[in-house]
Amino acid sequence: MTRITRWIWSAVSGVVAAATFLAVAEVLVPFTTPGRGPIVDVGGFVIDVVPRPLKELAIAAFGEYDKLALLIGLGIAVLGAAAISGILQYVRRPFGVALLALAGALALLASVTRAGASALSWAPSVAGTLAGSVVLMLLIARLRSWKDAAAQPVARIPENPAASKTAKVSRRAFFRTTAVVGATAVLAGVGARLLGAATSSVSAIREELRLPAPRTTISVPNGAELDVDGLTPLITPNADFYRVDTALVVPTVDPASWRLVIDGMVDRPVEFSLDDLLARGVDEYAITLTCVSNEVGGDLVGNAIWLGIPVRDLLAEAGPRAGADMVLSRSVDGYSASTPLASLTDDGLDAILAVGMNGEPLPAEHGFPVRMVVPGLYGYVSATKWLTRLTVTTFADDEAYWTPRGYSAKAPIKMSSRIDTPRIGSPVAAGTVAIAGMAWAQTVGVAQVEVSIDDGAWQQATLSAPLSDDTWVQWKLEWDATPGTHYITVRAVDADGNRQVEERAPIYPDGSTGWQRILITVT
Ligand SMILES: Nc1nc2c(c(=O)[nH]1)N[C@H]1C(S)=C(S)[C@@H](COP(=O)(O)O)O[C@H]1N2
Ligand SMILES: [Mo]
Repeated sequence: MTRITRWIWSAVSGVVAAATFLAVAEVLVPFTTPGRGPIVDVGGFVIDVVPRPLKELAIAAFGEYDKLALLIGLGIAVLGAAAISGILQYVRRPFGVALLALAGALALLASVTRAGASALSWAPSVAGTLAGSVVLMLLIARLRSWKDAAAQPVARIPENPAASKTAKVSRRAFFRTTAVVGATAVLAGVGARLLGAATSSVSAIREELRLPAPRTTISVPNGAELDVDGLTPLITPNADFYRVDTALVVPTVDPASWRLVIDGMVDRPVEFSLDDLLARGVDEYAITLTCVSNEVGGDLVGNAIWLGIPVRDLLAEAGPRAGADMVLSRSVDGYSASTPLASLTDDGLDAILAVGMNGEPLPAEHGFPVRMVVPGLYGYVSATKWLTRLTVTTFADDEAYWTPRGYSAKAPIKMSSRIDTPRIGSPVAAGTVAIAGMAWAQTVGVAQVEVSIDDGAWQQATLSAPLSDDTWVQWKLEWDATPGTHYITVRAVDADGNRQVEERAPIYPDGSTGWQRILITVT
């Protein structure tokens, strides 16, 4: 038995021990911290501590798959550490188990410090560490006796069947234990995960949930939708709605036990159940949500008909005290957003708690059962999903999730316009070409969209009939395209007469600006 063989098998032992750790933890998860556990908690912890530039890089490189990329990265790191722990345990006896225990301690720390940790959050990591350590000691001990047996000079003498039999027996013992423990761990771990997902009853409850009929509905005016191929629809289907959040797994919230607490600088803290909210009556609101991470021309923006309740009515019941100027909204997963109190109490602004999105209960990934939506503010300072608490406070005393990470505490949406068609890289045929796209200036409304071809005179685009000042509009311009390459630039003017800012600004710290200018080919 060569040294390389011994190292390979000790590395394999380490990986099997780590698999045992994770499997035992996952099996306990449904009974201790449903939907969470060491993997989810460590991943969430990493998301929270990763520096902003790295996070932006990850989003730029992997887009919607940034969380999958993180999981794969974590998996590779765990595999490496597990292999090292096996080799360590083989060459320097207690150190492999010590490394495994250190990893267990880190997982434990992540689990008990995360928002929403339960009284039993420690259990999966502790049990996993114990089981993993036992397996690691056992496998390495077996590996050692195999090595010792194989090293006995008599073992190599074929005439001594007894000795060579010991070597064979101890090798078999090692392989059998490794295979049985490894396979059991994989089956139990994967099984527990799948079972946990299948029995998470929240998706079934959501299917069953019947929201009350709205007292007032949004009627889409004639001409609200322009007929141009490749143009984004006025109302974004839920399945196509962008998703941005820090949640590694979508939080599951049981609407029956869900509560909203309003506390902080208020005369009387109040608490509402979902039924309390729904009993107040619900109305439809058309609001276009925008992410601060949306680059000029980007698609982190979507428009929905929300079913909701005005936040101002609920705040009024609690009675905000003088001196307060901010509401910190909190999610079940620890995320928080800072919204100016005035934006939530203003009679002229429809800041809502949304329970429905485009005719159905909020989808799980968009905040089921209740989220906040505020017209005119970027999502990160207003649109808290899986909402659970509104704390009336001040900007001086409290800060939200993204504030210490460098993003502005206050962030109104900046007016922007975007070209949907023609597209960069998709040549169009010469002749009449419809140039079209979207423009938004939430709470004020878009008054004009102007288009310039090859940096020539600005031409007025036709606008769709607006749904409201809080939603985007579509625009189009017919153009007599000649063969060759051409630049198209777009800019908007809002209903107050302000022109979209020409100067380019990055998304950090409070949203991008600039006119979109694209180069297209006409054949
Ligand atoms: N709980 C929670 N709510 C959140 C976030 C989050 O990370 N966690 N992200 C915010 C951001 S940055 C945006 S742009 C919107 C996006 O909402 P959507 O995913 O429904 O499009 O949700 C906001 N609400
Ligand atoms: Mo965002």
